[in-house]
Amino acid sequence: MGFMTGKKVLIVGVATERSIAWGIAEAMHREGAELAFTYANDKLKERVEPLAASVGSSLVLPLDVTKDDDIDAAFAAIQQAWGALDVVVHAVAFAPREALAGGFVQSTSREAFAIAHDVSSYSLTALARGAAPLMQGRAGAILTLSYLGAVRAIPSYNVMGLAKASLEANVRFLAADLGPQGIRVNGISAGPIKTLAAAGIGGFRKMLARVAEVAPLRRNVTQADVGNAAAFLCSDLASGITGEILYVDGGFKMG
Ligand code: 0WE
Repeated sequence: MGFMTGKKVLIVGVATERSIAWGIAEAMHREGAELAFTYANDKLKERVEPLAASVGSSLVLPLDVTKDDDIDAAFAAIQQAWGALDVVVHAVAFAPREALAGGFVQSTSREAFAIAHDVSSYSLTALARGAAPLMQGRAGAILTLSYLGAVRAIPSYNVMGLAKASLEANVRFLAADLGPQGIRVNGISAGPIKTLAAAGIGGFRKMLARVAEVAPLRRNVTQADVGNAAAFLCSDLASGITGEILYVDGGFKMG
């Protein structure tokens, strides 16, 4: 029997079969979890619905994380369908494209700062607020995805680095606030992975190659690497872990 058997999981952030969120979905499905998905717009709905169907999920909900009404409606639909929730996976980030190129000072407008922090960090707080009532009396777990740019000034990552730093602090404050309700909150800081979000980012391929050259494991991490660690962190196997950022980066940060 899988180590997530009986767990009801909401996964926010699947865009394609290359999404890190999809790697997490596959690992959790393999371990016996029951899954629900969200999509941010009609174009993504077409992509997410067949993926959801392939893991036996028909609970596929519209959710723009910047809309409080969408968040309320999504958790109301989960309450209706499941009556409870064990796990939320938050794998959402966005900054305007022009903010992810060039120098930090030049590229960081007030508007780009606000959008990056709203979509990439505040959304975790908002989802936690919606999920917590459905997690009462269960061993709830919330997981988000971060990146090394939260703690190091990675070239061109720019305002996303600030948003990820905020997201990591968000993990700690949520863990402190929701811990008394038995809800754990953690993050995975993943090494760079080629996904739709990474497509078109200047120099991304070079960066992947560089990381694979120097990381202790001498390779890039995969969606499956992150998925397996995510399944562990959201399962009862990790019952004593909260407020943590786990690096799934082949040792790059260390080495
Ligand atoms: O968090 C990220 C990227 C998230 C992301 C991607 C995009 C592309 C399309 C956020 N916003 C946007 N906006 C868009 O318009 N990563 C960890 C991947 C990533 O992105 C980088 C990286 C790495 C690694 C950007 C610059 C440098 C390194």
